[in-house]
Amino acid sequence: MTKTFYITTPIFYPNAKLHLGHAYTTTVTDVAARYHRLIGDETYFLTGSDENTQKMVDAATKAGVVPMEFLDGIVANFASLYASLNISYDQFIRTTDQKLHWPGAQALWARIDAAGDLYKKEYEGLYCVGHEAFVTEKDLIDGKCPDHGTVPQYLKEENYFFRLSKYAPQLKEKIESNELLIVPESRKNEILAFIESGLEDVSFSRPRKADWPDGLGVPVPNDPTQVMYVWCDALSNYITALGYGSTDDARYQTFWPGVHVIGKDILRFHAAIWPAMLMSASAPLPKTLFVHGFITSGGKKMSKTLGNIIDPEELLNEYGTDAVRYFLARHISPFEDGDITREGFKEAYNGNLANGLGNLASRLMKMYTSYDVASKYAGIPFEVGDGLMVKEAAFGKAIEAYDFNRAMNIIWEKIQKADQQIQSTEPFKLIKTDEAKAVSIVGDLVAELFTIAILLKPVMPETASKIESAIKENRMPEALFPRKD
Ligand code: ME8
Repeated sequence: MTKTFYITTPIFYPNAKLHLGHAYTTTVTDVAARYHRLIGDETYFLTGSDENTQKMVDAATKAGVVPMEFLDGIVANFASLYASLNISYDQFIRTTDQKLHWPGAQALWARIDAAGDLYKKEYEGLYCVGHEAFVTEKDLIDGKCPDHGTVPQYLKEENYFFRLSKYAPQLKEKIESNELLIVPESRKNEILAFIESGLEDVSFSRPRKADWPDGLGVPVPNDPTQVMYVWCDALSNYITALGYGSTDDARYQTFWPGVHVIGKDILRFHAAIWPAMLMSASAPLPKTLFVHGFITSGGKKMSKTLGNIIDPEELLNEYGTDAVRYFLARHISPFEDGDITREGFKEAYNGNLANGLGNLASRLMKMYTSYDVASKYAGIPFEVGDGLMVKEAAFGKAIEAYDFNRAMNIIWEKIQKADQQIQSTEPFKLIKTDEAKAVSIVGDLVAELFTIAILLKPVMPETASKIESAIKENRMPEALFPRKD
């Protein structure tokens, strides 16, 4: 039977353009999705936008555009970045989608309500719009949110609350036993310590705001004065997109549960609130949360004031899609914070792509085509997909463990080894004295280049197919990575 594989990114806030951090999450999710397709798994890749937010209304007002139009503009911008990054998503969910998302979110709410896990309570406290979350005094420095530099709003309102506290023991057990697998281990320990420190019930709705247009905010079933709190609404996207709660829930039946890729900032929402919601609704828990670190620039958080923001579009325009995908997969740690600088990017590009992979492919294909190796050597195993991944088990294992750096290092060790073999065996000299030997060396090396191309497919799909077709068609590949000075 075919295995299924369902993977998601967070649905990002459409209050501003996406930055390199979002590009990172989406790219590594794409790498995992492409890998699973390649090994024959029936794969479904979901991404989207988290639209029912005060943040977005504020940004639209500032831009002087009505919220619904503002949203369409930003979502078009998401799509254009995803196209430039060659992201192979199957679906883009928008939480203002009243046909697909709202009925599913309301069905989930109704299940949680039926389980007796929602109750009304007066809430008095602070709300940080930047976080779209309730905060306490102890989260603040000098009365301001340290992440957003803003004074939180004081709120006194009646909300529905979700009995998160009730689920602490079960959550602990599911996470400890890896039934809900959290990768890496350090994040698993972090969330276990958080659960241990005591879970409080969370607000799950807000009074409908007068400045919110129709179509924004999922109405709470049977209470039109309230809309769902954005995180309650947003988390449900992972199943509403699959048709949960609708008459056609075939995709939900096929693909749920799946893997969520998230950054470390939203671990608590995904490892505590979301699984508790699912338990309350008697639905299966996600299989895995892969939690990556944050990208910094020159060791510092990217910020407008520091002027160290690196725009993914800028890198894509200068270096091309596969170079950016390469850098994110190989040079940013999947498990801890990772750093990027323009100089570091250029160095990696010139050293590993222009001189490394690009140079190897052109040197080898030059010899392959000019010595007419194709007609004299029959050893190239044109194997793709499953068979190859079985042979290259270490690579597959690394991707399946979300260790993209290790997977890429495996490929670059092969590149280095092939370079050394050209150096030590000198087929370009041998061709004059021992043609058969030279042909067999070049043939073996091109077979290895073919393997390299296949392994590159999940990460650098265009480059992989350029090399693959050059070998199959017995011609030089187009120039891959011109050196940058
Ligand atoms: O939190 N480095 O949306 P968001 C790496 N709408 N990744 C980063 C990053 C950085 N510096 N900055 C952001 C939300 N990210 C909610 C999600 S899901 C049901 C709702 C990535 O636009 C990382 O994946 O603030 C992080 O978790 C996410 O963007 C936050 O995106």
